Amino acid sequence: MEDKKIIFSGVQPSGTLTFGNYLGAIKNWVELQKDYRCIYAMMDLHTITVRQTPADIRRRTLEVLALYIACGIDPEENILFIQSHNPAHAELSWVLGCYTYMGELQRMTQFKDKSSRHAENINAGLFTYPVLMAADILLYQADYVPVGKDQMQHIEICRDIAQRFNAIYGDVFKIPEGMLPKAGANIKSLQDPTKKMSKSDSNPKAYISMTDHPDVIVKKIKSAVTDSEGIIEYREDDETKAGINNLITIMSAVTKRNTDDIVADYSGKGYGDFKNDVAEAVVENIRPIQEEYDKLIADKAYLMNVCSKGADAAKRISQRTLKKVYKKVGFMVE
Ligand code: ATP
Ligand code: LTN
Repeated sequence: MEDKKIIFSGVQPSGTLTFGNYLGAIKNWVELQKDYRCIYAMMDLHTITVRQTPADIRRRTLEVLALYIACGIDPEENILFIQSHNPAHAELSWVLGCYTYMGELQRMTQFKDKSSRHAENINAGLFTYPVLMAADILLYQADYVPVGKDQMQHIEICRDIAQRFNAIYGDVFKIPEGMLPKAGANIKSLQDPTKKMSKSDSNPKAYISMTDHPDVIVKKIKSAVTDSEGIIEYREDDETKAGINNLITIMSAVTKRNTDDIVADYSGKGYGDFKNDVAEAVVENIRPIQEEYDKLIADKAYLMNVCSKGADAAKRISQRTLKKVYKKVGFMVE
């Protein structure tokens, strides 16, 4: 057990999880739990980089936990906790911020993207978001970080910060590696398939939420933006095919079949037929998760117990790293 490599990852409770979060991250986490020591958190500290309603964060934090478990993550075998329950994240983040350059943070795509979407609130937290994320990962000496493609740039900066710190103070941090799923690392918005599907999109038709009613899922997939060519073909570099590429990718991730086989099945058929089948496959994939979720979300005491045990375990592991860091940089350690 103790020899297992360590996995760390998390999702922000900034909205209800989407099918993009599921295919890009959580589905992979479920598969990894057999072979790794896994630590999965609800990243609530990160959510306030964008204005939120406090009651929504609280409610969604438990919803995210319930969804992790409903998707198949075993709370007995893995550590599941709420980021803000472990103060070590904020503490290490401060230290790492002093080993991170403004120039590196300025290059982050997510910062550029979110600051253009929230021009009225370009706050320092949004800018230093990747530093906190690096602290999340490095505290647990994680070997691998399973995320969707959009987060790979943050893993890279985390590695750079860790290497820089190690070069000064010796081997303090394990250098983590990002891990992408085989299919579904970059699911696109159903309304603008050149953008990623995002749970905080202002248009709910752009994403499939994990708790959407099956009828809603069918409607959203049927109204997904495609093109006027009407040919079901996967052409990765052709932006005009982004919508249909996305639906083929979703079908491939859900059915575990490769895109060529899917395209072959639909030769001569129209988008209407294909969309119906994608919708049915997605609904069938989500249905058992929703059934489990409905049971879990009704049992708040159970969920609170899971994350409270998780926080104890997380604190224990991360204290070792934090103490070491404090000592190395020269703080008086009790
Ligand atoms: P927000 O809209 O609040 O920024 P988000 O939907 O982008 O949220 P995150 O909490 O930032 O979700 O991401 C959680 C995990 O899901 C990350 O590993 C991220 O890479 C992955 N992920 C997010 N969106 C997608 C997507 N469209 N396709 C694949 N993976 C995704
Ligand atoms: N930035 C991530 C959420 C996140 C995360 C992490 C993921 C915060 N800290 C540590 C993996 C490891 C996102 O998905 N937006």
